[in-house]
Amino acid sequence: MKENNVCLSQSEEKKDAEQFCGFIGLIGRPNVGKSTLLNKLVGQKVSITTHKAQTTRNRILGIRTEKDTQIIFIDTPGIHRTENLLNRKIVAYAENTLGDTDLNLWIVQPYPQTSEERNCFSVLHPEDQHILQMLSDKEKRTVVVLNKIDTLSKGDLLKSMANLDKLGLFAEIVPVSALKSTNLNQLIVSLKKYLSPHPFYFEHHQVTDVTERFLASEFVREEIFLRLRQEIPYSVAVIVEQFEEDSKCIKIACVICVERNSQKGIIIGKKGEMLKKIGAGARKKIQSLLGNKVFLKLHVKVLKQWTQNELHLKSLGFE
Ligand SMILES: Nc1nc2c(ncn2[C@@H]2O[C@H](COP(=O)(O)OP(=O)(O)OP(=O)(O)O)[C@@H](O)[C@H]2O)c(=O)[nH]1
Ligand SMILES: [Mg+2]
Repeated sequence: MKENNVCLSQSEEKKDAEQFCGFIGLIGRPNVGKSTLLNKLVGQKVSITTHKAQTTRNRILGIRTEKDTQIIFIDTPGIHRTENLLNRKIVAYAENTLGDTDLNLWIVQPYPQTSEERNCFSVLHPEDQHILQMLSDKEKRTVVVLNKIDTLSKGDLLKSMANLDKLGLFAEIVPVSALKSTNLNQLIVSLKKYLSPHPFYFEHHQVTDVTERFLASEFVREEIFLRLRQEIPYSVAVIVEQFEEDSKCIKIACVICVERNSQKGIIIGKKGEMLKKIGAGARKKIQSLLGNKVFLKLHVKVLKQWTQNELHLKSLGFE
């Protein structure tokens, strides 16, 4: 009996040794391209992306499985200093991820970018200084990913790489353009070095841990981010109330929560035009995700000051 057991675990060990896995955090300040990179690395849109900062509000896994390797990327909200209760919670999701990973990718974009920033003498954005401090406190291996290199001349790229190199703390510095898919294969080759022997954590075909229901709500939120300005996107949460499939289509009903009555009017728009546009855009994306006809119903509700209210935040899933 005992011998049998040993035999069994030996054969399991052999099987384990053939597979390599790792959890890799995508960390960085808002808007540097973490979610764009995640989607490209897993080959599917699992995290929403917009031109506005603070788009991502959750930890989202993107799983890339190839032959004997499984890399589990963790997309995180952009780290920034904030007083707002919602933002403090989402930044904590990102900061807590740093310690849970096998390796962190610190995503940075070329700096300075704006004419105001060009007057400063630092190679790092002030928020990046803070992230750098946290990364070094964790004493974990960090690979720096310099993203958006499509916006740089060759000379500026070399200068940026040299400036990052001078910081001297990183396992590697890999320049990429997530948007143009430049150098992503090179990044994957580099990352494979940091995986450890372990049986796969997820099935071969699984690309994310989030549900279709969650992604549907995110696609509605993405449309709001893309179509509405100023504070509106930051005052919005989307809840899926119905998600049912019948023989003809998938019926989805969502509530868009806002903080004030005036915001409700803006989201609905004149004669409901804005809400219709948000619905049409989101429906298209959800249909392409689910590969099925979707009937999407949206309505708007005021949840007073929800971004500053502990109970509301809890009810919306922000623990
Ligand atoms: N030019 C250029 N733009 C990029 C690149 N990668 C991402 N972007 C753009 O940068 C903006 C922000 O991208 P996101 O992926 O949403 O950024 P993020 O870091 O996830 O942002 P948060 O979720 O707010 O923290 C979008 O407009 C992207 O299209 C790139 O390689 N080149
Ligand atoms: Mg993001």
